[in-house]
Amino acid sequence: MSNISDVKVISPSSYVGFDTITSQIEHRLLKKGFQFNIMVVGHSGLGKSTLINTLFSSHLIDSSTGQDISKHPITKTTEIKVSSHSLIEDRVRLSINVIDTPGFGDQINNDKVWEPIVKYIKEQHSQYLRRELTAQRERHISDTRVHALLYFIQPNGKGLTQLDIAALKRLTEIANVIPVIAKADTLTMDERTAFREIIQQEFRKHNFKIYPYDSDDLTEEELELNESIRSIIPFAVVGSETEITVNGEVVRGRKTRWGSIAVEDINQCEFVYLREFLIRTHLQDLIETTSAVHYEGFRSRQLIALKENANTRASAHLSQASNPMLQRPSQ
Ligand SMILES: Nc1nc2c(ncn2[C@@H]2O[C@H](COP(=O)(O)OP(=O)(O)OP(=O)(O)O)[C@@H](O)[C@H]2O)c(=O)[nH]1
Ligand SMILES: [Mg+2]
Repeated sequence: MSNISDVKVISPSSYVGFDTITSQIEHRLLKKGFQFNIMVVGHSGLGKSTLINTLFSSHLIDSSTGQDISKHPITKTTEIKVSSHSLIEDRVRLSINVIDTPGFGDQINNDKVWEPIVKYIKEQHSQYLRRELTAQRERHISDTRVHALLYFIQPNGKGLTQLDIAALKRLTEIANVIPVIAKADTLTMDERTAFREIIQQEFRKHNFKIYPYDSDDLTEEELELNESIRSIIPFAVVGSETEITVNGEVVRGRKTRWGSIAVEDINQCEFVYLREFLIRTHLQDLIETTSAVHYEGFRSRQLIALKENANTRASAHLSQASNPMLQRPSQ
């Protein structure tokens, strides 16, 4: 058998046209559009719902009501709520599902408050697997798997809470977790730097697998980009529903104790870095990693369990058949 590396590369003498495959793929992808599912998780009142609105600014139109969601006042989130939105930029259609979750710490018993969230993520994997395993499987399975999970950390200056540690332990095993320091405007720049270091140390101590992940197929450049992103994780972010005037310009921002903060000013917070990372550099990787790492892990565990179940049943059946004591008395 010849090795693939022995195959001679031939340049056709006349134009065949397979170089158009890239535009054929592009055409197909554009027609299909892209699906991105993002979830926000963390202690209550940290600005989860606000940040999601800030992230996609006023582009987010609630497809169920047709209204601009930024026009609605944000209220306390009391249940896992999915809202679907469609964004169009140039020729690209991006469908976004935003999965908003209730904050931790409101319940009388906060034991295992992350469980409904873990259950939600696993359910999406399980739904996808079921649709993949049907005999007449759909050509395009609609994807509800969580591609990015923004985890909000309280800006307490001290570190993670016990609840954070327990939740992050479970969540980092099943999704691409991107931690952020919430309400960064309540900390000075120095406090943010010191706090970030504490949190990074805690991540290392607990061995949490924080997104982005390095893999063998990344180029030197991509590895460097990941390294620089890791150095500013958790991103210190500020969200806002309101507009303020800075030097005569109307921008999204907040009034703070020491003046005002423009959300999109890179000298004042890292909101823009987070958006760049999520949308401009890692959108496709988040989607692929969810499928290739998290879903794949779930899928193989499920299929192995299924097989083991079938084997146990088969061997129980066999031993029953060969054991005369267990055989039915003949009539
Ligand atoms: N200082 C400050 N306040 C913020 C920020 N983001 C949101 N807030 C305010 O914090 C309050 C809670 O915001 P939400 O977005 O409802 O917080 P949440 O995390 O979704 O809250 P739950 O749904 O109850 O868990 C609101 O009054 C917001 O205006 C921020 O970056 N800085
Ligand atoms: Mg909320």
